[in-house]
Amino acid sequence: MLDKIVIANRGEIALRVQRACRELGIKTVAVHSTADASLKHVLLADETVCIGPPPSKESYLNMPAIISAAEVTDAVAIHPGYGFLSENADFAERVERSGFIFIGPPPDVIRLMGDKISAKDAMKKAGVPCVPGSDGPIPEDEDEILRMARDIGYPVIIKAAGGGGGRGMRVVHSEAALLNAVTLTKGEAGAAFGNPTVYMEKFLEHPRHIEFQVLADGHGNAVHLFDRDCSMQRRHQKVVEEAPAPGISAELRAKMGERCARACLEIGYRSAGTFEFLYENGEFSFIEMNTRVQVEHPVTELITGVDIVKEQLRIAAGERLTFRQDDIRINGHAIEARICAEDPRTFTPSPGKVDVWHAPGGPGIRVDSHLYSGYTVPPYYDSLVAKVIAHGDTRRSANARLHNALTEMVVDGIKTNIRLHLEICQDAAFQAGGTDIHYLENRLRVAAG
Ligand code: MV4
Repeated sequence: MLDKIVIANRGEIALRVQRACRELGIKTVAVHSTADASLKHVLLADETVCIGPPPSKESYLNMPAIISAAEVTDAVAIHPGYGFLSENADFAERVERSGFIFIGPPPDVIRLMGDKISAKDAMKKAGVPCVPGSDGPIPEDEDEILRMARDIGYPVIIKAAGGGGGRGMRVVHSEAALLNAVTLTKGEAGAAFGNPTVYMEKFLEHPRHIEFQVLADGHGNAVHLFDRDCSMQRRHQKVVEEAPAPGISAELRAKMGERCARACLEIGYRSAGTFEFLYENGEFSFIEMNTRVQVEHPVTELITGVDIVKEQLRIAAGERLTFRQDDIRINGHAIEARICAEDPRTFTPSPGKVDVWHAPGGPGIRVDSHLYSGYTVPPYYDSLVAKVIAHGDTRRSANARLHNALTEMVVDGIKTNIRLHLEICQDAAFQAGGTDIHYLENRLRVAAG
């Protein structure tokens, strides 16, 4: 097993990775900014290295500082968590060239999936169903562009090859708006991602966001851990996630999962990964792959019993998966509420001192949080402060447990979105299951009058 690793992240995920390390007997090095010396995982780490001032650019995105921290502490590997450098192929490459293990997929696979055009191309070749579209960059010739959109059918969406996660895209409803939209999106993509390449897809108007979790060991073994529904979102920020996705038949689930696992072998995938789909009218269409551990991984852990972060560590150490697809079954249902330090009305971040933290508990409740009473949430980073994850035999019981947990949870001193989560638990459409990606924003618009 790995002897010692650097955790190149902060907050709840750094603590989550540290917990997995401790179970496996791996020593941890916490690298942190000057604003983060009192983070819970920093206080618990075997060693700590301050890597820079508060702005992420100068600390958690500072590649030489992170690699130097691995060098001076004699660590053997680096876990990037999510966000920050987790999907940066150049970072993964520099980590490996410096003689360390990057706890994630090979750099060239990160690069392949980072370009959304090459990702779709690879998935199409691997037999994963994709949203109909340009199958490559949008052509230069204006008549060709117009013909392409007419063939696909309006509305279409123009997306940046270097984008993803909702950045760099534009919906086009009519031919009159098409060429201008292509030009604008190209300009924005060039400025934002250093890559002006854009592609076209049929725009699906009322899809759900359903994703499949995979694990691959680099020895020719790949499994899927079923699916999650992440449709409850606002401005591309997921608010609630659940597993499995409501209303998907066992047959379709198995078929899609197997295709994702097989695709992993085709592209040479290793570590944990997620295939993102839009689901509409009974069909799945691939849009992107995430090559990192995700915020919402706990709902999958609760329904499968697999510790995804421990598997990442074992795989990075060169071990083989110890289970096969047939060993994995869905046990019940899990729902995660993302608790954020934010103003419940304006959704603006609300950092500050947490005077009282009281975590909920009881049967089927898991809390992933770096909070403690007296901790000050700094203003520089993501506002996620806790994830409350409820597991039950049924979706209904998981939701009841989540609601209970949220009523007993205390986060005094800062504003949070706990109230919103209580309302979602009690929402009739959410309780019915299967709401689309626009549901929450529409509901908030109505509630705001
Ligand atoms: C789409 C789409 C509809 N049709 N692509 C947004 C995030 C990025 N991962 C892809 N996104 C979308 N791509 C086609 N062809 C709608 C979205 C979308 C969305 C997707 C998932 C979750 C939330 C979303 C919110 C708005 C738009």
